[in-house]
Amino acid sequence: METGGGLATAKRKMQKSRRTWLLLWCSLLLPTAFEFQLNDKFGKFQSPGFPTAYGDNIYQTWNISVPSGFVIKLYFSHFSLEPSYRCDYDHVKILLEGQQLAKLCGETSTDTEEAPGDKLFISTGENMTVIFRTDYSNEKNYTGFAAHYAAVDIDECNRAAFEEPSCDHYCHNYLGGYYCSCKLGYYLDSDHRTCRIRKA
Ligand SMILES: [Ca+2]
Ligand SMILES: [Ca+2]
Repeated sequence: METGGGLATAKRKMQKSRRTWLLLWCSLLLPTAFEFQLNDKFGKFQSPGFPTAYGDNIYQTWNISVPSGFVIKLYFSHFSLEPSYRCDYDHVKILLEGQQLAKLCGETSTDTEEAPGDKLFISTGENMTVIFRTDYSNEKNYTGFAAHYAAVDIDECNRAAFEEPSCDHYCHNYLGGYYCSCKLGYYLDSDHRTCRIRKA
């Protein structure tokens, strides 16, 4: 009797642990994550199913990369997400090198939530990550978003007053880069920015 009871308990324990594992696996699998890499100099992307209502449990990521010498300008031509306090339910997150630039939801901004409106989101470097996440319901059939991005040239010749100028004498900006030149009687050092007096 003792052994039989012990066996039954062990069996129940095993079934329970199997159930726990199954639940753990399900929670790991939901929401399903998708990741896209965008390497063109401009493009657009949208919430799944746009312009119809987005689904539940979405976790979708777009990694935007542009060539060096450019930054990324992003804006939304349509934005309609379920509003929630601090956008904790459905939201679009914009990240720069892992740092959060914005967390967006709703249709218009409030004291505690930000909706993009006509705002331009500009990266500081060559990369930007956009994450779209939804929870388990979209009862009011919010239609999601349409986002557009473009690579914008960095004007290295137009530096802020507190920054070191890019060139000693003359700075020439071009798409994707810049170059320096010097006044007559000087030559450009091998560092491509310092001007040195030409010796006779
Ligand atoms: Ca929702
Ligand atoms: Ca440039």
